[in-house]
Amino acid sequence: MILFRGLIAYFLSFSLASAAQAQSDYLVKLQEGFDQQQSFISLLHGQSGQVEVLARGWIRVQNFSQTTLHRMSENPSVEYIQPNYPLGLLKNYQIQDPLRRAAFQRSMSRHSWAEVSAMPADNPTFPRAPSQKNGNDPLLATQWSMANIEASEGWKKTQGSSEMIVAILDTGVDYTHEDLLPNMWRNPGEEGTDAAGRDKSTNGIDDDGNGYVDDLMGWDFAAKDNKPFDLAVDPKQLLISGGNPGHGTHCSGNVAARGFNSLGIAGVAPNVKVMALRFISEKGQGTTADAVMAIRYAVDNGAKVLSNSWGGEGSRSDGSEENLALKEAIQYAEAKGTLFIAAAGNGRAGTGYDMDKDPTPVYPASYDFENIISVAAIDVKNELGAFSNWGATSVDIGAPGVAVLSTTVGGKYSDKVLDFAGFDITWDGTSMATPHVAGAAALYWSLHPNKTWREVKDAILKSAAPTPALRGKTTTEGILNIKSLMNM
Ligand SMILES: [Ca+2]
Ligand SMILES: [Ca+2]
Ligand SMILES: [Ca+2]
Repeated sequence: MILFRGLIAYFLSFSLASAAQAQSDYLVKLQEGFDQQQSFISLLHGQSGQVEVLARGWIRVQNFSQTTLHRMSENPSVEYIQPNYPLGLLKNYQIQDPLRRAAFQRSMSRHSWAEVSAMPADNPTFPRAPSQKNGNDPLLATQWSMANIEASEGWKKTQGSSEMIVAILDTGVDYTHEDLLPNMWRNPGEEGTDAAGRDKSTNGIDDDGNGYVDDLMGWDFAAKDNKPFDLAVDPKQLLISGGNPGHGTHCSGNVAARGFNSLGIAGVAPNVKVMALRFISEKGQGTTADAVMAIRYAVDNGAKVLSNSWGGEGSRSDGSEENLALKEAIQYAEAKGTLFIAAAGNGRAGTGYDMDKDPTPVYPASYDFENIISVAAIDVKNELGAFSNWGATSVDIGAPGVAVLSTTVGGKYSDKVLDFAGFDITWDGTSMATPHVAGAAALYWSLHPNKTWREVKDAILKSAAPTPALRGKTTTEGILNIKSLMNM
């Protein structure tokens, strides 16, 4: 518990910095058990600004004056106020390298926009192998990531339980994808018909009383609707303006693309469920408010594993950017017995190897909560990805994260984000590594449903295969290994 006086100082220290911001966006946490949420809100009436009650004592306030915010912080019902820190994906596929960016713009400038628009720009599709009658996944043989972690050895024990749910907190999921649809979690409380014979998923009623109306397929916290659908990549827009659509769909495939269905690929846990929670826009941006709500949704609606390929870059030296709200949400997830798998992050251009010395570590991966597993990325040769953050004491394990094949939006499969106008970008990142570990946790937990999150985490870390590239770089000095894990 934090002292109130300290909080005011903390709040004021930020307010100076934020005064320059055109728009103020804050999260208000009410005191535990305080039931005067409405009277608190009525305090704000007559002031200009927007109030959004997020549920369970959380309120988002935007565009209030500093004076009003200060008065709010002194209200006895308020535990603390913090900025609604931006969070996002850890890699943006906008061309970062200025030389390549200039080259791309030069090459584009030789064409009219009409010509550029007419250039074929579909998401790259992996060549389809003929479907196999024996049930095998035709692209499994090309999934180096599954081979390196010996996933198929683990599937001899189990392919996962359909009761086991992994939440993907990301840009959404193409839940119509042939290899994901059979493994999509559906909210049982919004399925079927209500007393009046109407479809519960479209009756406009929160049938299960979980605070979300018609949330059959999960929830879109960014757009505030019940369709957490991922968007397809437009390579031209991506290269010019950045963003990262399709990211959540790619992550989902490596957790739980359906296995042994004669189609496409297989995820690490080929028979578990994926819960689609969209809180990051196709531009790769989200906020703490939406992350907190997505984490709580996952935990409250039955997910045992949360796959988190996103983050923010951390604290200032004075600690004023400590994201208390996000920390509380992860503590809540721990208290509810869930594992929180987090991407270790990708170093910024030209730096970024040794996050141990970095004063602004990527969070939430660097948070010191026991239920977090922080994941670095390795390539086909089991070398550390050139971009991958690492930390001898802060990063736990390596998993495949360079040129990874998975499901992509529009019912496709690819190991490339785009292949356009001479720019060939593969799906790389600790973002891609993280879902492999999330899938592993779900697979092991399926076999041992009575084990605790701590036992599952210990098994994953103890069974890591030692590898020279991770010596001194992660706590386990090893790579995820499903064969060994399933023998634990
Ligand atoms: Ca509901
Ligand atoms: Ca409903
Ligand atoms: Ca498949």
